[in-house]
Amino acid sequence: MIENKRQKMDENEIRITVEAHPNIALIKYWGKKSETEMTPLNDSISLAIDIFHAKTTLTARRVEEGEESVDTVSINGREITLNTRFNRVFKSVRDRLDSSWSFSISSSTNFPVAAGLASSAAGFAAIAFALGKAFDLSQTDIERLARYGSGSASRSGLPGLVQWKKGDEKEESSVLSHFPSSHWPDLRLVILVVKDEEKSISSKEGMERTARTSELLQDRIRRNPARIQGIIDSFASRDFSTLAELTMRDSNEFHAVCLDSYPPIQYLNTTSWSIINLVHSFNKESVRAAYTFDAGPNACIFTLKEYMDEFVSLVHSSFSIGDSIEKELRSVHISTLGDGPKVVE
Ligand code: 2P0
Repeated sequence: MIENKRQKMDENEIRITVEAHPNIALIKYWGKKSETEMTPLNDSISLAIDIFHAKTTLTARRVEEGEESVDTVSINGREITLNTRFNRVFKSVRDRLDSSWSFSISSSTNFPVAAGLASSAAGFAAIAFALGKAFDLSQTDIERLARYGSGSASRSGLPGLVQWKKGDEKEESSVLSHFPSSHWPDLRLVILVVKDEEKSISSKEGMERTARTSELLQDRIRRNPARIQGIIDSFASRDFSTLAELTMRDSNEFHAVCLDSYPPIQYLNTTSWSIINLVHSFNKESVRAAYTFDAGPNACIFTLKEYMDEFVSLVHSSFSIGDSIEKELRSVHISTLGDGPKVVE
């Protein structure tokens, strides 16, 4: 439930435009403790991708008494049918305001939504942040709204290295930024969008199945606190090889629990596996790059500024890249680390 904090507003219409970045988890969220509260079974930790963002305009209109509020959402110019997640976010805000409001969202992304690059994280983080700014909500409320939209969206609400804590009976699930993006200016992200013809199982369904059927998941949950601490410590001291190994191991373990689910879930394809092998051969002498894969075949590679050109050249010489059907990679994107959402208009 959203905390009950009364608002005083004179305007009948509020308009605000914000931007939020998608994030990529180094230690991944997979499995919910509570579907209602959208709380996870384990902590996760991520970095925001600076070059990509969702730009979102919220228009809130006061609704006359007796009139029904009608909310609309358009993404990249197409109006979408509101699912329970959107309705819940809007209802949660409405429940805590003095008078009734309707919400209209217009969102555009500067990255392909269909490429599976955590667009829901950027999108819901932007919506939650815009509602928070428009109605003067607390940081806790903004986090909760983002989480109600999509679990990983709560991590896009803060800058730099962000931990999403699962919470417990005493403490609500929350997010925390350990370092701003400026802490490690030489860290680079290379996003490899892999050609994918298969429609894979959604994260929501996938994590439900894993939580229900995988025994290996319990091992993963047990290892999680040490892994999270390892990422925080290695990021603090800019120890790339430790950060890289933990990140790759967590990605591999996440895909292992997907395979341990019953029936098994497969997100990686043959190109994903070629990328894994390429990174390990690039790391033969010393660890200079790390891969991580979410619920799809695309890779996010972490590397350092000094190794980036060599790595990207290797990608170009190892894969065919382009839009046509026979290519292995759709596109390659290079980014630095991003910060939290901001108001742009
Ligand atoms: C993550 N993923 O930590 C993990 C790694 C995908 C693999 O968070 O049901 O869209 O909306 O909470 O956040 C994707 O799942 O799922 C995700 P919901 P979400 O980034």
